[in-house]
Amino acid sequence: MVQFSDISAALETQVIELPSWAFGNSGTRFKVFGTPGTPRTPQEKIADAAKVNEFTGLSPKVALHIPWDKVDDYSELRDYAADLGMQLGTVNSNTFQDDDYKFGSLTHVDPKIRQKAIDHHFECIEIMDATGSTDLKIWLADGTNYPGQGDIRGRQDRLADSLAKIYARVGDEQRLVLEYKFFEPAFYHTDVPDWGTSYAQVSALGERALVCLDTGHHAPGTNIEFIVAQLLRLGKLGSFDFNSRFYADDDLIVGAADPFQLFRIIYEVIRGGGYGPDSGVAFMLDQCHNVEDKIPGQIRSVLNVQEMTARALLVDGDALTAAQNAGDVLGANGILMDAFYTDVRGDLAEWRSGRGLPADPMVAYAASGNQEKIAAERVGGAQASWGA
Ligand code: PSV
Ligand code: MN
Ligand code: MN
Repeated sequence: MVQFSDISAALETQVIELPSWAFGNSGTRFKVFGTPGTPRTPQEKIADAAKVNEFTGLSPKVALHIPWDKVDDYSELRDYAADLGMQLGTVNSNTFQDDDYKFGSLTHVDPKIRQKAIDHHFECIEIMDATGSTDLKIWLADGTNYPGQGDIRGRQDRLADSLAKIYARVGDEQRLVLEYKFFEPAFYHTDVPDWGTSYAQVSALGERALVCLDTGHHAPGTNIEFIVAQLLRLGKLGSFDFNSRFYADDDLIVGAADPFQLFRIIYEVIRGGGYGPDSGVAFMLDQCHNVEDKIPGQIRSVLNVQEMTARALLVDGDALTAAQNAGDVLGANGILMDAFYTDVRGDLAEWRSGRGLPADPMVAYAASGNQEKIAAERVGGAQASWGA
């Protein structure tokens, strides 16, 4: 039996990167509701991310999305973040909100539009140089809606060519991570629909090109932990965009819809050597808080990841291997389930208290008065991402 005391040191090293856009107003194509206290600037988003870290100790990094977080001086933004105990993390490019990209960006048939999209990534790399960010994350909305609309093969070739140009600019200490998504906004085909395509494209680039796995980007019923195991085995899992979903790419709070799936994913991460600061696997959130307050939404999210990490660390690996090797089907399953069903909330509360953190960060944040303070101070907060 693994005890909580055996895993508490491993919990110390956990870092969960927050998306700046989680703090902005967001919604569906039907309506974007405004939430009082929503940040109006990139600086205010970073300040909110710092609050999440203050109450949980889990999130010292915040990811940027360009141009949503465009500022004049990125070194200044880096210093601003550092003063709040925060680092600027992954830089996300954006080639999905410009009319020029209606028929594609890095895959477009027109070389001028492809170059425009490549140049945007060069700009993102310059921003990374100034912010000290190590990861450039590329997610493309490229795809088609109707069979015959585009030459699927030609688009793949142009994508490879564009990515090679971008990768050539990625610094020695930097990485390119390519995110996949099986549908939306394109509905017939997307140019990077699955981990296999992402893997094929990044493998052609080189060692510092890796796959980003967004948990919401798979068909219902997909065994995501298998993909995690395979990518780790191949040395190509770069990062996660964590969120949860009931139906499509819902971007809901990670662990809300299916905590067991999150547990299974994190178990495979640990099993495959992807857990910890030197593993090369970044844990990020990619979420929107459409109807709930954003800071507590992010606090809940990082706590959910921490809780499932603790449970996954509790899996008795030796006993599991012995049961697996003995063909003890139900015994092996029982060992995994024992860890999953372990209630670690009391131990985690104590663990936090021992580190000067609030035992219950949700309650502590609600009592802190910060939500009321920002609601009074900030009027007309920005929209985060997808328009109404
Ligand atoms: C696309 O659905 C995605 O998951 C990508 O990571 C984008 O950058 C992000 O969502 C924007 O919310
Ligand atoms: Mn994502
Ligand atoms: Mn998504």
